[in-house]
Amino acid sequence: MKLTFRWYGDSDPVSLEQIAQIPQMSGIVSAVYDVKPGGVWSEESIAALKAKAQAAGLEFEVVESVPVPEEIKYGGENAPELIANYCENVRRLGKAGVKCICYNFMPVFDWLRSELEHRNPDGSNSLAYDEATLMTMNPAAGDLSLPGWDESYTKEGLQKLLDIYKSVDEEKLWENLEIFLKAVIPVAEEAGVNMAIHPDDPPWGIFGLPRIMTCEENYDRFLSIVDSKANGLTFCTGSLGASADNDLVKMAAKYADRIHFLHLRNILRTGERQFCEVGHPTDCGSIDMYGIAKALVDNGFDGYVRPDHGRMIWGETGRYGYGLFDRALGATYIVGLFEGIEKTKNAK
Ligand code: DNO
Repeated sequence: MKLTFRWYGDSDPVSLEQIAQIPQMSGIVSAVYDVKPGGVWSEESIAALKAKAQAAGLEFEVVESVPVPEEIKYGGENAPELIANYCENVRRLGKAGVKCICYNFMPVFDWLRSELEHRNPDGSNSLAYDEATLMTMNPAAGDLSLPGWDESYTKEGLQKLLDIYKSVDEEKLWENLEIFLKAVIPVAEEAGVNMAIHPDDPPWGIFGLPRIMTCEENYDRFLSIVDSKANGLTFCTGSLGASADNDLVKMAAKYADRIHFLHLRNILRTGERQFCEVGHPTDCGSIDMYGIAKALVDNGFDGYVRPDHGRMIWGETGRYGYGLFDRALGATYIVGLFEGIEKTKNAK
């Protein structure tokens, strides 16, 4: 596995130098932020990002995300042109040495939480989700704003989108995903890039919007749409693990050769459709981090890994979920976890 760390570009309070000082850090996970979703990234911007990473001794082999514009997801009239732009981005990134592109197919909203500064008993803060609270919020009235999303909407724009999606059910979303994959995956194969779809977070429909990257059955369906290694997964333990119905150890073993990117983080399920984010180790939450890592290693996983959301600890402030300290602790935990598992496996 290759350990990586998400970096949001020059506006990120975490510096490349700090990232490079985390033991065994191989590279950054980042994106070009000067183009709106749907546009083509300039080769200059891609090269500049890579040069910055390299100057800090870091690789730039993973992009998160090349956002999929809404029109592709709901199947608007400009979808073909936008898919062509998407393919061009894949080509350009492949040419620049990027090996893996993370994206998601969640309508309108990316990850959803009801609380950004949930206070934990130890005094740290973390992101939390409580569906009952979320249901009292009206996204169209601007009640919801979450950092980390790839897009921000105006109130009018958001209402319009929510209206359009009223006619898009799960099956329609599958259809549009199929059109997207059948166009993009052959390009990715040629460009030497593995596409890695991120699960829906949380893994169920919300605000009347369909969500499909949610469970094993749907993952089977997804992987069979285009049965190519380049059509792969970002296995995000915190997203999929929000549903106790998902057997993550089983899924990790089953999909190991199609998982190109692993987001490791732990959550504590505190009730029905309710959880908060916790420190990375298994004992901190509801997810069997060791079991998942072992299932992956035993089944030949050879992809990129990054610590995912961390808590805010030691008084750190910054981008919710993306501070330095707890993610760095997560990174060293991950290194130890894999070292132990790999050494035991090889000793057999
Ligand atoms: C949240 C992230 C997601 C992820 C996108 C991928 O912190 O895991 O925002 O980057 O869903 O497209």
